[in-house]
Amino acid sequence: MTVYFVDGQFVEKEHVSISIDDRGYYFGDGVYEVIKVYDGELYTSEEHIARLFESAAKIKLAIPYSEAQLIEMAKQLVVSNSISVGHVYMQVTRGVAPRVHQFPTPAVAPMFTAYALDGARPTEEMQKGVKVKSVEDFRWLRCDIKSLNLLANVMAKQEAVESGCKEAVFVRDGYVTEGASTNLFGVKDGVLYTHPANNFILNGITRQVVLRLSRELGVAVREEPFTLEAALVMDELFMTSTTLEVMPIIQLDDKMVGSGRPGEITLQLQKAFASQISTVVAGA
Ligand code: PSZ
Repeated sequence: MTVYFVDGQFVEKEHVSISIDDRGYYFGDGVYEVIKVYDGELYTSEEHIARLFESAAKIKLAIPYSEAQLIEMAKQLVVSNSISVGHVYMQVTRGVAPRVHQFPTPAVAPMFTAYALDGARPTEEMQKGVKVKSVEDFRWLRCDIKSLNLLANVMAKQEAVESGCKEAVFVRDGYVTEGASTNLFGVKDGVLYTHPANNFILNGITRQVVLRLSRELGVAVREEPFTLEAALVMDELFMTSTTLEVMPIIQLDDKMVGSGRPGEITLQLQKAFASQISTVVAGA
């Protein structure tokens, strides 16, 4: 039995019904979050929930729950669905109303839905590394909002997958911004580079954890944009996300990265991230 959270209630998936007039369906008018579950425990849930509220505020949407209520709801989904390793997905839309672009008047209640799903860590890919493909960053200019509007990300990811790649790397005006659903990092001469957190990228929670771990490990960090040309001659490349953790990149377009195997600093960060998870999960 799969239990979803829909508009304030826990409901069996079979009994979930959502209106065709939901603005998420018509416009992608909403925001979302994905929180990882390790050993039945939510990981960095406060950071994810805080970002959900920030994204909602940026689109002038008021979430009808408190942060504590949402964490409680997510925990309940994990328990009800017996999730050990997986994630909780949650989204909130501007609600149900006849289709006009402007916000509904009178205002309607936002529609909040969530579920929990099993999903193993991608350990094999984390060991071997993956290929990525560069694509033009044709998204809008508010990539800092975790919007339900993911058409450009969907198109980019599909293009990458059709080329046998795991991820698409967005390039805007010659500069690498991020992946279709990941943040991008490069290592050159021992220095870690990643795009600064501004309107051109989503400031990933995993990105922020990795930046903290890098500083703790004494790795020099530069949050500055780098070009695709620079990326092609980096010693190491990797990407981060809630589900991919620290994922080594061994090929960018037709170019092998470094020796074609996961890099030294990448592996160090991957290890630091893993021990961090076990510490969090152990409740230390
Ligand atoms: O299941 C998956 O493949 C997931 S779960 C979260 C993501 C992918 N990606 C979030 C994301 C994103 O959508 C964009 C455009 N940039 C960066 C990220 C990484 O953010 P965090 O680390 O917070 O997941």
